[in-house]
Amino acid sequence: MMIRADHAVPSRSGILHLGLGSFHRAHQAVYTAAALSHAPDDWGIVGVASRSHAIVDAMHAQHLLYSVATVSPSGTSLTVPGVHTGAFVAAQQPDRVVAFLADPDIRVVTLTVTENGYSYSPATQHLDLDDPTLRADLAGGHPRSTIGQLARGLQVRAALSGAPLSVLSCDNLAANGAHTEKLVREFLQALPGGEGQEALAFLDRSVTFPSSMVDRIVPATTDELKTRVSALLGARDDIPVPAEPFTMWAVEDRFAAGRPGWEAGGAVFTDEVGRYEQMKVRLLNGTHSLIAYLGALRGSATIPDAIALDDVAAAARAVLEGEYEPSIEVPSGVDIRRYEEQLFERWGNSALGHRTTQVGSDGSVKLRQRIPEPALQALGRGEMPHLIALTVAGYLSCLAPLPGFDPGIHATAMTDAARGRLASFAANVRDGRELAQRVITDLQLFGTELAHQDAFIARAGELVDTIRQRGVEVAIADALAGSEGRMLETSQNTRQEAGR
Ligand code: CS2
Repeated sequence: MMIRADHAVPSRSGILHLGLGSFHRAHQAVYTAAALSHAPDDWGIVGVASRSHAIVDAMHAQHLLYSVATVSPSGTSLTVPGVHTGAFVAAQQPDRVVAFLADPDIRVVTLTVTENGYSYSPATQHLDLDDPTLRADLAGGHPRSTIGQLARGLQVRAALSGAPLSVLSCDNLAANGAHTEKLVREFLQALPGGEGQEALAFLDRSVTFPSSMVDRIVPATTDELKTRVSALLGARDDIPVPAEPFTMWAVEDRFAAGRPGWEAGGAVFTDEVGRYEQMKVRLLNGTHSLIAYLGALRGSATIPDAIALDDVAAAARAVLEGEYEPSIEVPSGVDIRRYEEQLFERWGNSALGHRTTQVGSDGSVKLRQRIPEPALQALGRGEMPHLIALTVAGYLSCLAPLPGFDPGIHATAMTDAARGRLASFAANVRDGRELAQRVITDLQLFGTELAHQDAFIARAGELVDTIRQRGVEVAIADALAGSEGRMLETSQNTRQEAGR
């Protein structure tokens, strides 16, 4: 039996998507399917994987169809969002990426290339001109970086048709639209002999980069899920995507050449995307990192196992309410108490099997989005963010364990581009304090401003030593005691001020 889509697959392509991973297939694809079943239109999606053949081959073997399994303790339900009209690997067919970007039928480009995919240097806060891939893209030839592909495609589009286009980042980055636009412009400006000028003028006239906040927890698929989904579907599906019931998409409505009616799937079009992004990246993602590192150190394989531990739940609650929430402006219409309760329900979804190893991976690029700003705000108010310091300590304990300390199998399995550099620091320092100093100040892993916060660095380092010498439970208790003391002080000050 063949897999059948829930509705007619569009015959023409209007969207080019870069980053054909599970998240895209359970998020934008599902919203696009809802839009098309509401109002059929030419918004088929051509999906591009950057290097991996596996997903592209499997998609073709299944006529570009796959199921999304919405998984919760009350059961599994399936949808088959038949919206893809093509799939290929950029590394194999780089010209094709440029050709699609130049094709006037393509009116929207969406991106899920992860925090790693933007060739951005946090040290210079510009395009990373030290990155060899990017340098090769600037020198000519087939572009291999995402920014190089976008810029080269836009150059050809400017020259051939000048048809308007929107580029929509769907990655967990602050102001992701403006960030993407800045990097594409920097690439075009860096081209020799004013070669990028025509494309820059085209960008001014006809290209928009709306920002968007995306949210849905999508774990890696498993063999068990493939078997279960195939039985429910009555057809073999080798690439089902598991996802939680919750889903959210807040988008800035600035599209140069139209867009699908994504509101049919529940997307919110708003001028407050920046607030949605802050809320999500700090409250959900920031706390998620804490749960993943503490959970892995406590031996939990999954996020629901970790949040079921009382002290991890207490630490999550304390960082969420005491350190992240004060740093955000809540978007209008959002009930923040309800949003936070939903977060605990989502993390507790035991049927999803979301692994601590998955969330803890790539901390060197993810944490930078999540922790520096709220930590700096707290420090600016004269408060020590003990639980954010504990997040950093958990990260360092998992990824850069000091000699003799075993962080356990879940931490050891975390992948991170900085692992090699972190390991050489860990091998050459006396203790946690020195490790934190080297990583935060010398490596500037969390940006330039946190690098000067000596008290914060000392607190994170002290917690690394506590984890190593006395265990993670003692470190959690210590950080919680610090934060309770701080809250007591704050409420006393508030009372004194009120009494004046
Ligand atoms: C997670 C996110 O892996 C991580 O770091 O925090 O992938 C999270 O599950 C998604 O952003 C949810 O929208």
